[in-house]
Amino acid sequence: MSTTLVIGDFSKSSWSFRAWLVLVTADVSFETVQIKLEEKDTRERILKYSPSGKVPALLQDGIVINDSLAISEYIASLYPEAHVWPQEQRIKALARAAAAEMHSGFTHVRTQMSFGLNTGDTPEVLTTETKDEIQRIFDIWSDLRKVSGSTQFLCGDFGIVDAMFVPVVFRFRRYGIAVPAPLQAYVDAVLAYAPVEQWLQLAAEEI
Ligand SMILES: N[C@@H](CCC(=O)N[C@@H](CS)C(=O)NCC(=O)O)C(=O)O
Repeated sequence: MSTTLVIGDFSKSSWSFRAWLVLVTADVSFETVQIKLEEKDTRERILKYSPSGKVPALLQDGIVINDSLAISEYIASLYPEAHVWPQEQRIKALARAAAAEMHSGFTHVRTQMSFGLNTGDTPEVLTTETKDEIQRIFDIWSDLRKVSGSTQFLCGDFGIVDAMFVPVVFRFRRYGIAVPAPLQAYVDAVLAYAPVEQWLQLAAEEI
């Protein structure tokens, strides 16, 4: 069974980052096809692999799964022993809800605080809506760690819900958002997670 993940630039594609983290965490053997974003032929090149015109896309045995969350769910069901969702049903439901909220929401954070690993810090006057979303993200992180009893990641070992929020950690860093003290251990765990370091290295080499 050959598995290929089509991704965008390491430094630019936050959705690719998420899906890639899930595959690496689940120890999936896969190849990567990379397509540079924001080029004249980007759309045309992505469409050769993915009919949605977006990355990431997972190609496996003649099917194309586009969308980071769908890819993550697929990996979770294909590799149950990887436990990329928490095992306890109630915690799993809460992790799923948080991942879904990240995936479909936080439009102000995503619009006002763009992801860009190689583009330097950007001072920005944040709107009330963006500040409210930042607070909601902190609340999600706190609640998950409280209910799961995790002292590092959100629900125990690194999983899909963490992958969904990793690019947010980098957005907060880039825009100088102070993380509440009890959540610093989570941010530190994300920054020290080997696959995250590996992606950052790949992004740095991309310049
Ligand atoms: N909901 C999708 C979003 C995918 C998405 O917006 N990807 C961006 C890159 S991060 C993209 O492919 N943009 C196409 C382009 O820049 O032409 C997912 O979760 O995978």
